Amino acid sequence: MTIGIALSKGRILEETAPLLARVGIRPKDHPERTRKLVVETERPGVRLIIVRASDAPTYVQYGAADLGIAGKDVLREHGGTGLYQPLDLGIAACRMMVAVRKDFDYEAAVRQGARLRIATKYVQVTREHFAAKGVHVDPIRLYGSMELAPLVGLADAIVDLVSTGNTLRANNLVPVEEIMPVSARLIVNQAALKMKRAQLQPLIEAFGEAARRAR
Ligand code: PRT
Ligand code: MG
Repeated sequence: MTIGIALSKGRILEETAPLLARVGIRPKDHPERTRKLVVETERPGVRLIIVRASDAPTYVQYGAADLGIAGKDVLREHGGTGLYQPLDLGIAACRMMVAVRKDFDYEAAVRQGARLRIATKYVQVTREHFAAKGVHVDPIRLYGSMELAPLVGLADAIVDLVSTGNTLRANNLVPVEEIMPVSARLIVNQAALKMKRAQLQPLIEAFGEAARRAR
């Protein structure tokens, strides 16, 4: 039985490549350069399935991939249905934050019970976070460049990922609240784990070992 691993190009692939190599998974085509979306590897019966970062949980949920690697941001937004999350790989780390324009008094707005317009691609996480605080929000779904929204009056605040903070600074935004720390997790299709346990269990253990050694 073939094992498929759902991976996204860019950050996740970059930081996963050393782990894959340690697990003995060497792609036959350079995943970043090839236009192929299914990439065979030197490890027999293991192939990479190249997906958009936010689509990784969906491929694994429906069993189109047995394993995958996805950020906790994407997993929380997806909800995690049908997924087993055995490992925090400790890679692609950042924080999900609320940020506002420097001249926007977030604390005061919250205190006064103002209704906040929040631009984000994490609509679900945003709703849950603010509901738990008892703050009313209108999430506005964007697909990227959330930092722009407060600058042009589309939103009062954004919910986005922050690593160095350079993007916020460059746009006169300041982080005002952390929602959660984020790093990439290994995800496994729950049914596949039962059906293909003999193949999957050693792979999962190898990922765990590689991630521990990388720390
Ligand atoms: O590009 P695409 O639309 O396909 O998806 P994507 O943008 O979600 O993918 P990608 O590859 O950019 O990110 C994949 C995963 O990397 C995310 O789901 C996170 O789990 C993780 N990750 C870690 C990050 C960051 N750090 C990060 N800093 N993803 C995005 N960013 C962005 C952030 O959104 C902001 O625009 O980088 C900018 C901030 O960075 P600093 O360093 O300026 O603070
Ligand atoms: Mg991106």
